[in-house]
Amino acid sequence: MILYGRDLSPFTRRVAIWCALQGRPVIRRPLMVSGEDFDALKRINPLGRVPILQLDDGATLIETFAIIDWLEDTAEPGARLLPETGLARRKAMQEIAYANSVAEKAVALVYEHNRRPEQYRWPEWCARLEGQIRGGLEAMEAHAPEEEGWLGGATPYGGDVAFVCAYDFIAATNPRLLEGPAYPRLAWLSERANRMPAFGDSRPEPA
Ligand SMILES: N[C@@H](CCC(=O)N[C@@H](CS)C(=O)NCC(=O)O)C(=O)O
Repeated sequence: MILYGRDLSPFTRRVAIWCALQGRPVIRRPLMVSGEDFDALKRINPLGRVPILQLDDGATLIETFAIIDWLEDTAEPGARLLPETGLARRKAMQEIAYANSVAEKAVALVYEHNRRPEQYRWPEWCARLEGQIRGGLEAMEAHAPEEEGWLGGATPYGGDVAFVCAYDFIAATNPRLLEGPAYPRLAWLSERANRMPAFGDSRPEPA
């Protein structure tokens, strides 16, 4: 399988860690979503977005939730990172939903500063994004384990992967939002997760 996108993308990284925890070998193609890479990406995903997972049968999967759905659907029973059904699955999906929303807003905030020409910037919009990110991080902090352990129990599961990817993306791109540390449980969760190669090998450097 080939995974397109860089580790700085919290969505691409979620897929990369998911594959690593499931023991799936993946070839990485760390293309950016701008410049010449953007044209190359559009030849694979007409929207020019990442992540893209190209399967061994040639199929091309886009959108993180849909990619994860396939990874779960085709995993060996012992390798699944989500409960199959019931309240436990609902809980996991909501954890991922919070982390996913925070990641979306955090990516939008980066684009406001890196992509939008200065004269078109709208400070109130950036403040709104920051408020949404902080709100989401607070909700995640309330769900995170107080000390040891993982959201899913004894080993990291899908919720942990999504939490760590969202948190680490903000740490790399807008660390001032985490100062304090404002979210000590999330900071500790990230720290512990990144000691595992499945997480740590893709931890993004400060952008
Ligand atoms: N909903 C998408 C979001 C993916 C996304 O926003 N990826 C960013 C990179 S982190 C991207 O492709 N940005 C370029 C664009 O959206 O035009 C998913 O979950 O896969």
